[in-house]
Amino acid sequence: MKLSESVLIQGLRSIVGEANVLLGEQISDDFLKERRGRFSSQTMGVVMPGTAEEVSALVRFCKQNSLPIVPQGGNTGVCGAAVSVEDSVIVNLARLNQIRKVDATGFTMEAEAGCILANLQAAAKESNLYLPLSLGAEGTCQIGGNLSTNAGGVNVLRYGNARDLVLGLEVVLPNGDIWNGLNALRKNNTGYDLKNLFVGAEGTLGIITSVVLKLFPLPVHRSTVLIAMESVENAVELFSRTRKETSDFASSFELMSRVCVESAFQNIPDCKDFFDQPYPWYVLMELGDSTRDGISQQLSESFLESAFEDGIVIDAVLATSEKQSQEMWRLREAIVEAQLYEGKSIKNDVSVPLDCIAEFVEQSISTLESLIPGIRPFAYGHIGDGNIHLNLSQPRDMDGDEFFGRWHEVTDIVHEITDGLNGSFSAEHGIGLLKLREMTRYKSSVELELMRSLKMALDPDNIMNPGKVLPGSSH
Ligand code: FAD
Ligand code: S2G
Ligand code: ZN
Repeated sequence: MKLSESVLIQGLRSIVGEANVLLGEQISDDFLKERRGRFSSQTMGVVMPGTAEEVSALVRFCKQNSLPIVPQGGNTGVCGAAVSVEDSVIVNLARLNQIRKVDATGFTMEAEAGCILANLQAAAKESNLYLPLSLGAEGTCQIGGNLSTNAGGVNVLRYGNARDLVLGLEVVLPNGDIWNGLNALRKNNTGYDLKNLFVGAEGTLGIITSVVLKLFPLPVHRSTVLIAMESVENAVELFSRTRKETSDFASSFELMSRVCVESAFQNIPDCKDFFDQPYPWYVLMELGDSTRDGISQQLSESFLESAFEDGIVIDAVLATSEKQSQEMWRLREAIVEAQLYEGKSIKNDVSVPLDCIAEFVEQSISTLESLIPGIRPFAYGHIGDGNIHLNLSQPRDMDGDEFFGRWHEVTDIVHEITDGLNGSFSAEHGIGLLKLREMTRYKSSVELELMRSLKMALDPDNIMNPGKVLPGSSH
């Protein structure tokens, strides 16, 4: 028998306390707004548990009353995975924000899932260690969300994505059981690698309540270089030299097209052009090391020298101060913000084999320009990972909503080209609600069946983030 809403709310309040159940007007946009305006949330309420035990009690209560749950972190996801599309309960983990331990000997950190990523980076740095997961939303996103989306960001090149940084998890399962998998050992070969079920599951298999992360030596010496070149081919050629000539000291290799930086100069006040003339393509490269005397700057210089000699780069600026390095990074991160000033934007987050990047960019842009004349391609992103954000801003003279209405037409073209190059339609942002069509189109029936059987085994009542990731999984 379904309890009435008021009885359900009373039940939720009895678990987390009245102040930690937000209803109606109490629920700010922080919990409901989906960043790209493609989905809207309607939820019975936002519940903010303070401990894993409260999360467990919440899940048991929701399961008993077949009340769907949407786990939520910082709500910075861009695929609609943390929105509540039916009468469900948003469980936001913000109150689970304790940093439990930084182990400078074992190079690990244990923290609760609601910790903001930037706070964890700072805590590692205080112990002279480095948490390399870094992305534009790091001031808001939570580590639980980062693992649940298997976030990438700007340092994947050297340190891997979220999946590569996690040693252990504590998870509340859809039946309310708490799985304590807070392993801090580098080697622990005891059965299935359960943590990897939940990394990238986007809240559909359980709620992450704590994590154990790998830490690294803090790169006390950094070399940040902004490089100009004629073509994407040159950028890929430059990258292939980077790994060999800087022996993997390069942590970032970010591509930016002229359209991107031009928009940043025009729309974002503190962005500056480091060159005295425009160039078609740029790469922001960063090396880092923790050696005594530092080798990054010298490595950059010798690397650039040979790249100039071989005509791969046409200009370059090496940051000579921390301030200049930050100004270069500001330019890169400003591209996301700048697009907001350019009208409606149709977004892509694809990856292709590195030797296909140039073909992907050229083929996609030429196809889309003939389909929608005046379309403005923002091509940028983590080229070292084969991950390009080919975002398309509307033609200046086109109605924004009309353009936005062609989202699937445009992304289908990009995904078809990506698939033809053996790429992936989602490199780092995940699936959520946004890419269910692509899951049906590009994942094999074997893969989809395997995912469905895992979902059925763990969440037979389908209360965990229903409708996300798996096509046809609405509650
Ligand atoms: P939310 O958006 O709250 O949730 C995302 C998913 O995780 C949902 O499915 C939710 O149910 C689930 N979830 C959240 N917390 C938990 C938990 N504790 N247990 C289980 N499931 C949970 N992403 C990248 O990969 N690389 C980038 O470079 C990048 N740059 C960005 C830049 C900007 C400016 C913005 C706005 C976003 C960017 N993103 C990027 C996307 C986004 O920040 C990441 O996907 C991030 O990992 C989401 O974390 P979150 O805490 O905001 O999660
Ligand atoms: C990036 C940000 C998300 C977006 O800047 O690397 O992942 O808005 C993207 O495209
Ligand atoms: Zn990205």
